Amino acid sequence: MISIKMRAEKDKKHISGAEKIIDENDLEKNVLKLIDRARFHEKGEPNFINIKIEKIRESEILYIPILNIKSKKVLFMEEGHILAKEELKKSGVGENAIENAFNMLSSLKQSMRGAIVLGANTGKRLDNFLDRGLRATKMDAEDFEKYKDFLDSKKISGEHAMEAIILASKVAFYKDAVAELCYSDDPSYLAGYVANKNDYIRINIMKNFGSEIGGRVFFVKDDIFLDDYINYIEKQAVLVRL
Ligand code: PML
Ligand code: MG
Repeated sequence: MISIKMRAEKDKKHISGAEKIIDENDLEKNVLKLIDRARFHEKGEPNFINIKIEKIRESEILYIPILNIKSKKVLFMEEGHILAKEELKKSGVGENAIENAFNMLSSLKQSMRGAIVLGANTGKRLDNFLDRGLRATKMDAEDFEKYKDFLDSKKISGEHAMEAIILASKVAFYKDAVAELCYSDDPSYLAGYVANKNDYIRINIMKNFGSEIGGRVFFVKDDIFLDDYINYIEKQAVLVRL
C-alpha cells in the first residue's frame, strides 16, 4: 500500500491538507486529484504544495473500528456550541478544558494544519506545536467503496465528513484519548463535530458562513505519555474497517 499526504500553503497560511492510503495501482490518479484539490481551494490559490508518498507494509497497518455516527441539527452557531459543550462534558472533558478549547479556536489568527492537544481535566495545552498543531496522518478506510455506501445509507456525503470520520476514529482509538472538538476552517463549511471513544456527533452549524476560523482540539488524559501519542497520531498507519 501507499500513503499519500498532501499539504498546501499560501504565504505560510494553511490552505488544504489530505491523507490517503491507497493501492499502488491508484497512485497517479490520487496524486492528481489531491493536486487539484489544493490548487482550486476556496481559501485561495496556494504557492506551495507538498505531496509525500510513502510505501507501507501490510504488517505496519493497524485496523480499527469506525465510530458510531450521530447527527444533531441546530439553527444557529451559538446553539451548536452549547450542544458541543454538553457533549464534551458527557464525554468526560472538564469545564475548564471545554472553555479553553473554544477560546483557543476562536482566537486563532490563522488556521492550523494540525490540532491543539489539551489535557481533558486541567485544560492545559500539552503539545509544543504552537501555530502548526499536531497533524493526524496516515489513515483511510480499508474499503473505500464500502465506506461510501455505508455513509450513503446514513445520508452523509461530501469529502469533509468522509475524511473527518476516519480521522476522528483514528484519534479516538488511542488508549488515552478522551474526546475531540472540530469545526472546519473552510469558509463555506459550517458543520463540525464532537467525538469521544464511541461516538462521532455531527453538528450542522458550528460557525458563521464566511469564517476561516476553525480547527481541532484533541482532549487526552492529563498524564498521557506525549511522545507515544504523537508517534501514533503522526506515524501509525491506520485503516478503518467496517
Ligand atoms: C475539515 O476538515 O475541514 C473539518 C470537517 C468537519 C466535518 C464535519 C462533518 O460534516 O461531519
Ligand atoms: Mg480545511
